[in-house]
Amino acid sequence: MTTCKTTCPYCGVGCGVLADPRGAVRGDDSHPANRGRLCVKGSSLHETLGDHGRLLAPRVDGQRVSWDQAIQAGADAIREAVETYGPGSVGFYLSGQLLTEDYYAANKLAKGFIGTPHVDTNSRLCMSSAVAAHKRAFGADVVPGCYEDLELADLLVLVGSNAAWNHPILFQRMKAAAPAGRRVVVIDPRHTATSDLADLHLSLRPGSDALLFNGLLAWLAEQGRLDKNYIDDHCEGFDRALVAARETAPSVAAVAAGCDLDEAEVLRFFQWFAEHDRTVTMFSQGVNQSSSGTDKGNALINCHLATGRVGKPGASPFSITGQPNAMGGREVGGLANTLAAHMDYDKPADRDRVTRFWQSPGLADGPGYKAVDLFDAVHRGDIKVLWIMATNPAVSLPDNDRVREALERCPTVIVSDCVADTDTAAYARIQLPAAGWGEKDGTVTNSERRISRQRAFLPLAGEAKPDWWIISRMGQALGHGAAFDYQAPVDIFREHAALSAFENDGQRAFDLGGLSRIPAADYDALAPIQWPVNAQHPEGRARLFGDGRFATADHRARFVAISPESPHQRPDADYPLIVNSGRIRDHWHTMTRTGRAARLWQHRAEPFIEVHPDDLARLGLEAGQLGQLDGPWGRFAGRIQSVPEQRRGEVFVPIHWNRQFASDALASRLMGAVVDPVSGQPESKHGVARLTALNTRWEARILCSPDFPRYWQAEQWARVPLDGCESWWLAGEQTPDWPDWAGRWLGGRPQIEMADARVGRYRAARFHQGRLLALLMVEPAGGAFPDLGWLAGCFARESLSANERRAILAGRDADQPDIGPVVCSCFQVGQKQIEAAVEAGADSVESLGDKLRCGTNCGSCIPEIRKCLAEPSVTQEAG
Ligand SMILES: Nc1nc2c(c(=O)[nH]1)N[C@H]1C(S)=C(S)[C@@H](COP(=O)(O)OP(=O)(O)OC[C@H]3O[C@@H](n4cnc5c(=O)[nH]c(N)nc54)[C@H](O)[C@@H]3O)O[C@H]1N2
Ligand SMILES: Nc1nc2c(c(=O)[nH]1)N[C@H]1C(S)=C(S)[C@@H](COP(=O)(O)OP(=O)(O)OC[C@H]3O[C@@H](n4cnc5c(=O)[nH]c(N)nc54)[C@H](O)[C@@H]3O)O[C@H]1N2
Ligand code: SF4
Ligand SMILES: [Mo]
Repeated sequence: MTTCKTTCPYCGVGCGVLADPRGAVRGDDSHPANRGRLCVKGSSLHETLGDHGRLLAPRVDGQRVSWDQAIQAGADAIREAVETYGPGSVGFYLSGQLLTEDYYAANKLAKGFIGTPHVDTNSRLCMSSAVAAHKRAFGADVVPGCYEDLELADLLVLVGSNAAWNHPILFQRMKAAAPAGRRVVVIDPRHTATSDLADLHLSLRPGSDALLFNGLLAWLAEQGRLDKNYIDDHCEGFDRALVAARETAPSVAAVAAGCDLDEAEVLRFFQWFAEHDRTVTMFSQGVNQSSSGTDKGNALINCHLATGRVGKPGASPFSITGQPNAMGGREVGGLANTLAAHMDYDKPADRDRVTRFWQSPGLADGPGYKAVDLFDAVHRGDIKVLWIMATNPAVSLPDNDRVREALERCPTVIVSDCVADTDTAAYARIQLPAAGWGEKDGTVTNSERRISRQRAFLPLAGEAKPDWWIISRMGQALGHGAAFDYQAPVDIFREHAALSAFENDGQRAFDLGGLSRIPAADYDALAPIQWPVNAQHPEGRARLFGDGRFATADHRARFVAISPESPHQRPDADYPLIVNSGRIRDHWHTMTRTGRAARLWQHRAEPFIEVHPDDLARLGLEAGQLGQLDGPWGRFAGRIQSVPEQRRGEVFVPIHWNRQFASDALASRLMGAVVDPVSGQPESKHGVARLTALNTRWEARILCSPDFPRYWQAEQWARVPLDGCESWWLAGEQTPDWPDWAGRWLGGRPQIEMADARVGRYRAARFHQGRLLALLMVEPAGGAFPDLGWLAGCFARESLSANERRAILAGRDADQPDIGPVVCSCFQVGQKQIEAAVEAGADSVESLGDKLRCGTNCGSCIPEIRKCLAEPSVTQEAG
């Protein structure tokens, strides 16, 4: 068995992974993105593999069927819809987690052969504002810089990005490579693990970024710090942009007031920006997920154009992509308003070229519906067949109840996924089992335009098939055999590369001409390479536009005049709080994969709501209590956490929990379906709600082996997969008769139990031949539970001693020290161990690393280790 070189399927950093078919993974030293390192998600990949929970066979109307039957059912539904209602009655909703080859084939089938323009992707929720801003400024959707620029920059500006958690390996690179005197500015309303690195953290009013950058442009002009020659030689539209900036941001004081920042801080940022030619502004969802995200992107790009800092070493705007193949999706034209290979509907020559290249019988008359509009069309009944691949819209789309209603109404929902039970799969008439990571072959493109191979090193699970195969079969069943006669991913890759080069003549920046005839063996061995790859740049290219020649017809970049807009959803008397939403370190989106790795639950185990302590005091609430956010479109329940660095009047919730893992913790129910008018990207960072205590009298923890019957019902619950067992927390208002409840659940009286009715405490456990099967612990609402680490470990033990069995009800092994909540997931180091080491004299992250190994692998826990150093006794985590 040989080790396989592949790529991580999570974030857009695109790290190289060495995978051993026996199930171990490590970082690939030879991959330029990560040079051997992996974050905790990447290094837990092997724990997410295996057949458990996978969709292993096709299903139609809940029945297991053969592939032929499933494809036939899909093709019949599509054909019938097209014949009766026209091609526009078929919709596709794709994903930045498809491989480029899958994505290309899906886009070709939909736009080129079924002829529907209604093909959009979850990148709409993610990158579409950045795409639109790039197109407006540069004439093409191109990220001009590369990762090395983040290392070379003397000033790093991170806007709306929590890279420490969401792009950890890139963040490590930024940290490690700081040039002498390098400065970091983090612009985020929230204090984050990323802002820990900042020399200046601008905790601005949510949504006020465009004002800040307009202010910067006006100030640079006033101070004579612009690159006039660059503006004259390479750009258009500067005067109008400056007029708009001056009108809307007339002074530093006005900017500070509008952004709710200190004038001195704003001025310091402006001065640093003026002083450092080597400036990179990296931006992410705090910019994109906004009702004016495109303008925000252009407001910051304007400042880079005005100082001539685009595509030069250490100097560029840098939009960081989220998903592993967000960039590949843009290349194949997965968005509803693009065509393929960076061509567009609004250019007749492009349409003609794509039609001829594909020999398409009737290319879609686009652009089609963008994600939010697509689901509106489904809701109206205009879309009769919706094929969803590699995304979970029943969780991730805003105004979520309405999205679910739309799915419910749609006559035929087809879902291609590797996982059987997702929130979206619940609405599928046809379920198609897709090959997962490790089973499939193809390419992905990371944030710096670098194409890497994902390679298969495992057999297909059950009857699962790669997405490109499923799509091709559907194409063939619809009568397009010649166009979908692919035998292997390389056939598709060559076609995709050839289309990018077809009649290109240097007009389109995206050009893979150099790879259009790649032999299969070379494709198999393909080393990571950055596009463009053509005759001029056979080895690829790290940077674009450094010479000031852009992808517009006249090769000049465009300034965009920006009028800053406030977020659309504003707090009022009914909904006084602003709701921000985002990611946590160890989970990936809707948890369909990271949810399988017990290790990844240790960092945050239950849904939470982060609130400023003053807001809590004002509302009469306390940290540790269960709280409920009610917004105009729905509610979210979670554990209240008191976070002093949170801005007052604003709360933060994680996006990951869904109905597979909690009763009521969908962040997307708190977000309205409000979109940016240019990009169509929803404002997912800005909901409104009111916060109250969740009405509960009791809370319970259940630990049981995964197949133990789940008879219980509870108004509130959340599930946490642990190693060898599952943990649930339940909460409710009506207090059951616990001994009776336990007896029914455990199938007879528990072998051991403990009750203290006075305080509302009850504990009971069931064993089978000395082995722990199930455990129930009940406390009054707000009561504390023991750390579950030792208890969970007991489920894996063949037999427990009498002593240990008695200790079960106390919740911890009297002989073993309690390590507290795990801080370092890689080496399983707990907060109490760190605190003890600090007390014993360890005074730095390094010395703690030497002593306990914590923070010495992926490093993403370092901000939390630092917190333990600063304030050893604070603990927010509920056990
Ligand atoms: N661990 C983990 N990593 C991931 C993912 C994951 O699910 N888990 N998902 C991947 C994907 S697809 C994506 S898109 C990326 C996203 O990566 P990020 O963009 O870094 O992720 P978020 O946590 O959604 O949001 C970033 C920050 O925007 C801030 N923000 C909110 N409103 C504003 C505002 O008005 N202005 C500014 N300046 N900031 C604001 C939030 O407080 C938050 O800290 O992460 C990728 N990496
Ligand atoms: N409130 C709020 N909402 C948000 C965001 C936010 O910050 N706040 N962020 C938005 C962003 S940036 C994003 S990217 C989205 C992400 O949201 P989604 O795309 O809905 O989330 P995922 O969990 O990544 O869904 C991927 C699905 O594809 C499946 N899958 C994995 N690999 C494959 C494969 O190879 N083939 C197939 N067919 N299926 C596969 C997985 O099992 C899973 O069900 O959420 C968006 N929604
Ligand atoms: S940084 Fe991103 S690509 Fe790299 S290992 Fe972590 S999740 Fe995977
Ligand atoms: Mo994303």
